[in-house]
Amino acid sequence: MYKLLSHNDLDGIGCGIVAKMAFGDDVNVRYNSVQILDREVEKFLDSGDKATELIITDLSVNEENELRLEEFRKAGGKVVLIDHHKTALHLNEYEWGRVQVEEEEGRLACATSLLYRYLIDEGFLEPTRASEEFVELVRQYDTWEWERNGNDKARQLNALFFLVSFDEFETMMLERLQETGPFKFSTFEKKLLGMEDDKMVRYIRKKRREMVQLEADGLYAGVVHAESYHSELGNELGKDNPHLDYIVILNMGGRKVSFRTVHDDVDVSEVAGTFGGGGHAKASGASMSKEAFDLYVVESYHKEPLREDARHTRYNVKGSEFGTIYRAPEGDLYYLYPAGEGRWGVERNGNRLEETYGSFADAEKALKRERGVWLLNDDQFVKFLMKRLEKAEKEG
Ligand SMILES: [Mn+2]
Repeated sequence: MYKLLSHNDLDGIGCGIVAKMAFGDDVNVRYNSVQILDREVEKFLDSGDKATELIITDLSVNEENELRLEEFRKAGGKVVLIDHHKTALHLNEYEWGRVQVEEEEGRLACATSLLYRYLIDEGFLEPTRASEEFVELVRQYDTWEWERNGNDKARQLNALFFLVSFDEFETMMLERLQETGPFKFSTFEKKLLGMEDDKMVRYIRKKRREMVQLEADGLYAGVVHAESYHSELGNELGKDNPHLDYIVILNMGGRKVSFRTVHDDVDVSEVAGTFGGGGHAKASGASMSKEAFDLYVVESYHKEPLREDARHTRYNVKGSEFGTIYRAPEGDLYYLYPAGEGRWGVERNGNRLEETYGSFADAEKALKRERGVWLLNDDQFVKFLMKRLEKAEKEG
């Protein structure tokens, strides 16, 4: 017998699916959150079951379980841990640790792709076209490669996973993977996914208007409460607000904090680490400790949400040679203009500020971080220019 303890996301359930392809009814699968895994591992170890091989995927164990697993193995127990999170790399010092952030060809791994290769190498599984494609979709989704490659099918696979129960998803996928031919969605699934996309777009639009900004440890974060679509939400909000270092998504019911960044020079696994969590450089999470609660919930609660930049402007355009105007929450008007020699200057309510910046983006970033400004619309820009003109004429 085999017991598989895996994560409760798409990559985690992908592991369950390929394990069931390989072992059929001989594997008992349980999906866990990061927080619950250690308890499940303890339960298994307490049972002292040496006839069952324990497989842990897409998650790692705490220090205590790490030592207990090693003892268990030394005493004749069977265990293997397959993961791709760099925070678990230290487990490779054990014979049972198989942690790989990248697959051999220099491309990112996911737990499903690692387990799939492992099962094939060990002779438990015969690859099929559909299973190869399924594993690749999971990998692209879990590593965000789908976004760079514009692989919408990977995103849709995850959306489908959220639309049905774990059992249903497992059953659906297992059937599909046994079939010959490519991996595809049914007409009905495509229709459902289209409706789901519309719903998500509306949800993200609403959340965009609820996000507040705060500074912590020298980094700027956008904080939002949300229970659904964390990856997509974190990504959209991050791209919309490049001045923020990362996005924090608070799930009060689940007592969890998720961190996402779109920047290569920010590592949110470090941010999560300060709250006892972990994950990847671009996506990580932690349970809601008192420290996380005080910082992200209490401190942000009375703040006004960030205002969105005016969209589709034709005159008040970012980086324009005529300058660009912004409003701050307390009412101040900021005018960002080319100050000559490639520098950008700032006026506040018509008064020139001393500091200049090397690029428009740097100037805007500073204003958005320090003043919480938003881009005004074309009407306000035209009025602003008229006033300046009048003033200039009066002054002769
Ligand atoms: Mn994963």
